[in-house]
Amino acid sequence: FIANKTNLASTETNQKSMLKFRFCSDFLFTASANLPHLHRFLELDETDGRPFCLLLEHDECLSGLHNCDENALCFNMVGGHSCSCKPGYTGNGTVCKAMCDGLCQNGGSCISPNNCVCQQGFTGERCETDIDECADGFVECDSKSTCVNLPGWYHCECRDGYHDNGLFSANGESCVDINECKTGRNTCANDTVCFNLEGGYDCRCPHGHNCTGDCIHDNKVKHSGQIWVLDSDRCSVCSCQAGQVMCRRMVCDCDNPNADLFCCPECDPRLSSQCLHQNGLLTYGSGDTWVENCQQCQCLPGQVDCWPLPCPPVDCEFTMVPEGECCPRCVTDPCQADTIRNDITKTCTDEHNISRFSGSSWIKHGTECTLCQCKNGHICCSVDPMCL
Ligand SMILES: [Ca+2]
Ligand SMILES: [Ca+2]
Repeated sequence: FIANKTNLASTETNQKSMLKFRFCSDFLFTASANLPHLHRFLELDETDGRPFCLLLEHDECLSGLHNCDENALCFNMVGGHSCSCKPGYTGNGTVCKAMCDGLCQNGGSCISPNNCVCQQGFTGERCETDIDECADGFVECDSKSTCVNLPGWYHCECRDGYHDNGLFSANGESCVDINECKTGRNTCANDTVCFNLEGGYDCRCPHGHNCTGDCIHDNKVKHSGQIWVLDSDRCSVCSCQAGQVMCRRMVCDCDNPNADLFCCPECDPRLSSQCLHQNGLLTYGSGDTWVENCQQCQCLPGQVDCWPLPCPPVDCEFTMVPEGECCPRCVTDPCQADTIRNDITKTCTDEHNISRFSGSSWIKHGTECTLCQCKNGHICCSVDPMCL
């Protein structure tokens, strides 16, 4: 059969590979009968009028009728086709995913070879770097607050002596002075009188008295000048100065051989203090921190400790956590919100004129699969795809 194909011509059109045979015998039709992907035609040649057989082979790669991923190469083969991922992509050809060396960190996604798109708050080729929003000029916090850079975000935290009035403004404007004398948050010993100040307080000695300058801390007397470690946090040290207690985080001096490795894991020289990232590819040194699945993780000697990422406070009725982010944001459309601050005074009236409390849900009248919910006076309905 093959040896007799003297007049064979093989051409390609836009859609098909063609095999053209001069000898249009029953033999050829029989021989090709077990190749169902070939379409057989009997045609007359335009130039000499002689009959020929036309065998058409479907080229799925040209016609677009293939199942290769958009990032795969398609190879036409007799009887079908094959797909293989382009360089820089990995997969079975039907599904190809971009590869990023070292992976995209901190929740970033690999969108094309060695190209990470980072989550908000991170930057760098592999999203390995937290953006320091507190660095010059990026954000400005009110004078009563101080900018705290955190992995993936930042916030304006009220300074010592101030607390938030409940409005939680982003720039710290809502920080107000604490009246330590009224709230009992002062440490003035009994021989002094508490005097409230903006951002602090004073323990004043009444005229004619001889005051010790001692402090009352955790219901215990601490003498003026005394230094101690907090019972509740061995990594904080406090001192009493003229009636006032000051506490701060222990300063880690890794040159000091007696450094407390619990409070200063970065001072631990042991190799065993290295941690392996969840993906098994990255190692971290003791004290290193990173963000994974909306959790902040730290490498402590011998183990990884993770805790939920602290989120900036949001003060609004309707919030949602956007896809790919970890913290809720305010939204104006109640139906978009995944969390609402329910206000029981804002009821909804359903299609039967029945009052519904905020937060309640019901199946819409006349439907089986439409679920409605009252969100602070707004009715949000959607079809439950699981129900259909
Ligand atoms: Ca940050
Ligand atoms: Ca004060």
